[in-house]
Amino acid sequence: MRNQPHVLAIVLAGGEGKRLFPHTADRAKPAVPFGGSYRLIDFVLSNLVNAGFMRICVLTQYKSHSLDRHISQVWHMSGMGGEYITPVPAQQRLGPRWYTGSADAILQSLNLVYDEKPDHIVVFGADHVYRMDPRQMLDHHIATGAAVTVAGIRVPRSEAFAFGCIDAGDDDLIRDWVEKPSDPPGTPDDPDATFASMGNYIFTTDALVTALKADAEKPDSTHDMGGDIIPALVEQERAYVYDFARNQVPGETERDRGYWRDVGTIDAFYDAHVDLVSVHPVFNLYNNLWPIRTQQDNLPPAKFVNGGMSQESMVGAGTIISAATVRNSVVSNNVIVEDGAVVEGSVLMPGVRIGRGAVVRKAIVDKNCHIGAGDVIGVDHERDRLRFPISAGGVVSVAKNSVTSLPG
Ligand code: ADQ
Repeated sequence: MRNQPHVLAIVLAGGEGKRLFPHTADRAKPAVPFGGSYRLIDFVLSNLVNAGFMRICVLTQYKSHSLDRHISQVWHMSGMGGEYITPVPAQQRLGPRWYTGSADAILQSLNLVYDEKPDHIVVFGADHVYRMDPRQMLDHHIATGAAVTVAGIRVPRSEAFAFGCIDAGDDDLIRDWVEKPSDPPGTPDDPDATFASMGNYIFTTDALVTALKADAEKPDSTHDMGGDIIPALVEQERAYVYDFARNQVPGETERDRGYWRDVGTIDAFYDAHVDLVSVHPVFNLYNNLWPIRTQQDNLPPAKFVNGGMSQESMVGAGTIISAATVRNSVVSNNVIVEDGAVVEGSVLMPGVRIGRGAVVRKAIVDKNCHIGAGDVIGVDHERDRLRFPISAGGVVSVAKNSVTSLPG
């Protein structure tokens, strides 16, 4: 066991995730099912736990019931050597208001910091798909003597308007920061790439507490980590970037090294599933040296009967595929695909039933939906649009618990 400095991890999990609607209609974004048997929050929690960061508070707020339940059932741990992973709901400790932003969420939870007295506070987002060893980022943070260290990754410039954009010198000191600009800057070596914040930060405790308190006094602040706290620290303190390209995780391949996806939109969420099922996956869930942990229900293996088959797909436990064809899809646990049905390029969440002869293409079908016999989804978008939201990239979303039938 290496001698680690005292670290408290805070996971920001209160996001509403409007752009993932309808899959966030009654759950917080970090609780959205992903990859057949996971929820989004499992990625950050696995990264922290695999690194040995075992004091973790998950700040929840928006529609947090399924998130709280998941953390309590799958991740909850307390006692043993002071280790714990615990959901912390908004408690209105500083007055009768919910969290006004991610910085306010931490400000209102500072009692956790005062109790724990950590040297460093790891503040990570909860809705990204990636593997990362945060110890390497902590080592960098300590070596530079930074007040804050921001994890950074190069993204296509055309997508960078959704991120905090970083201008750093060769010494990794951040010279300039602009949150979600309409015209993001390129990098010195590539005009089509932007160095973006991953929304993962490590703070020296005093620096974070001071910055949060100063921010709380500013009447025009939105009390947002990326919008207010980081820009203030870049201006006033030593803020460094940790280049994610340097991070190395055991068992990763050349192909999935450096993989990180913000799955905040339907199209990004869908594309990240496509990354899982290609023959040589761009993101490899089968790396047991850095496992992505989750709940494994007590279920029988998947079963294929009456000539039912699947190709280039992941199929969860407890699923039955009967005389049906599944291609290029992520099929979760406890799904039934009935005779003659065809499922292509789709994401079926747990408990879905696809009726006899139904066709489902390029769709995300949320938990416990029943697609009626003979229904056709994802083939004629004009007709689909009357029943379902369709993303810019042409992905049809079917909301949780929907029971569908082909309109007459
Ligand atoms: P966004 O993802 O747009 O940008 P935000 O919506 O604040 O920022 O979400 C960040 C994290 O905080 C998410 O995990 C979310 O669930 C959580 N969160 C949001 N509001 C919260 C609240 N009130 N209480 C608790 N948790 C909350 C951020 C940064 C950018 C960066 C991107 C990377 O602002 O600079 O580039 O993340 O995805």
